[in-house]
Amino acid sequence: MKYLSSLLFLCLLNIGVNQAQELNFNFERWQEFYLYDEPKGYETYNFQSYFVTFAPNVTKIPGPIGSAIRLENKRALLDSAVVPGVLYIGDLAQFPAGGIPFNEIADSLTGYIRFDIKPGDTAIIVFAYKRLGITLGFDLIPIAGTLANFTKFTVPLTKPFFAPDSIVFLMTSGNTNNPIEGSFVEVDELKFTNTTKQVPNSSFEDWESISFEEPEEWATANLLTTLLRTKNSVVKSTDASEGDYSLLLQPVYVNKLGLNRFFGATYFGETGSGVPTPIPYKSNKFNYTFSYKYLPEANDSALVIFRGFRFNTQTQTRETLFVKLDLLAGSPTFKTVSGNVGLLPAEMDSLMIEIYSGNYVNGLTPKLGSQLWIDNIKINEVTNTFNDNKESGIKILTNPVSSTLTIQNNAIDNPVNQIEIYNQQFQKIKSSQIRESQSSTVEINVQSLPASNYFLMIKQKSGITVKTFTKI
Ligand SMILES: [Ca+2]
Repeated sequence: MKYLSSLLFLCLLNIGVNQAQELNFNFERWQEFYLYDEPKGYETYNFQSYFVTFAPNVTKIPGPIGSAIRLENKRALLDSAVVPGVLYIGDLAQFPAGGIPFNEIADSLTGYIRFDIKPGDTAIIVFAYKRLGITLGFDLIPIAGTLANFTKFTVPLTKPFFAPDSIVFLMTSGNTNNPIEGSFVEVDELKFTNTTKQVPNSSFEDWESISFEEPEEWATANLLTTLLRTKNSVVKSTDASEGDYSLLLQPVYVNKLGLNRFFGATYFGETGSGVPTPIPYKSNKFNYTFSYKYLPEANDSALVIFRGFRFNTQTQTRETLFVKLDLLAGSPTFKTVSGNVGLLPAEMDSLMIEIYSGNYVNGLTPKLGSQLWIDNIKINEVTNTFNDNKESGIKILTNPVSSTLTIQNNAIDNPVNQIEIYNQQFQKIKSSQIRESQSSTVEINVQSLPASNYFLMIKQKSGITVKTFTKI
């Protein structure tokens, strides 16, 4: 998930106290993320390829007739793993389990093929007939070497003794355990001869786009659940207490490909990445309201948690100043909750917001089926703010940034003395002393930082300003 955050982000640009009410706290703004196209009727390794290369390795290409399919072994961007292109019908984890109904016996398999399989690698096409779960016939067609142009092929298939009731199919662009980067195979019009039926979408004309939607400025698990082709836990609802939309949390349980997890939470954070992010927020007290509607399953209860933090410059650690937890009982109509935390012993500088569709506390298990609508979160006008963004005159000119972070200081009488960069865990990454002569435009090289969101602590002659930036 770490890799994904650098690709699919909507950075939190200069979110300051004075802009708090402009945040997407009413869930009116949603963003659609398109991932890739998938061939209908099949499953692929695109999700795995996407995790490590940001791109699918099973793709639609122009074929000899309409569109064709390409499977390619791709190397991960940040490690040495190579992901084979895999296309299948059935249950890959327990191959040849699963499959689709099919009761005819073909003489042979025909189609068009083009490939370049690297030395030491072998692509395969596998068909297996089954009856009552037992494999009746199994054909494994190995592919090696190079065929530069689409060429028609015919391969005789093994004829089972009994009529099958189902069929499974697998095709790869290389060895499944040690694929070699760059091997690819392209096929079109995969047809059985002498049967009345074909495998659905065997011409590879039907593709569906895989995409998901997320509320801007909120971190959800929708990317993961979409990649795994399951229901999303966070969806846009037109059942709103304010405006056109609210946030609907409906928990999902994913038990697929080794993942065994419950997803039923959302956090203020980095859109598209699932990474929670604190909101820079300065105050020594805290008031809030929000609206909710909740249809719990059994005795479930939802949760909204606000956490206030402070970065202690003396000890260089992040301290939790408060945890405010609202346990929400069922309510068939929208209801407003308000609460406050006041007066804190020290000023908070950041806030986290977490919303849970079910009860996670005290070892309780949240229930599938609970539905929670949240809308119109409001946070108090801040009192006792020191040196907010407007007054400090600080502006970040390059955000998101890949190499040089440029910070402009418009307050001539309040020069910048020092700039410190902290990561999401509030660990100090970098510290730069700034000479007064250079303090109107400060440039910091951030090229070596890993892609992520960071905090900038800008120390001026009078006061400290906290800003965020995104390194890409
Ligand atoms: Ca709304």
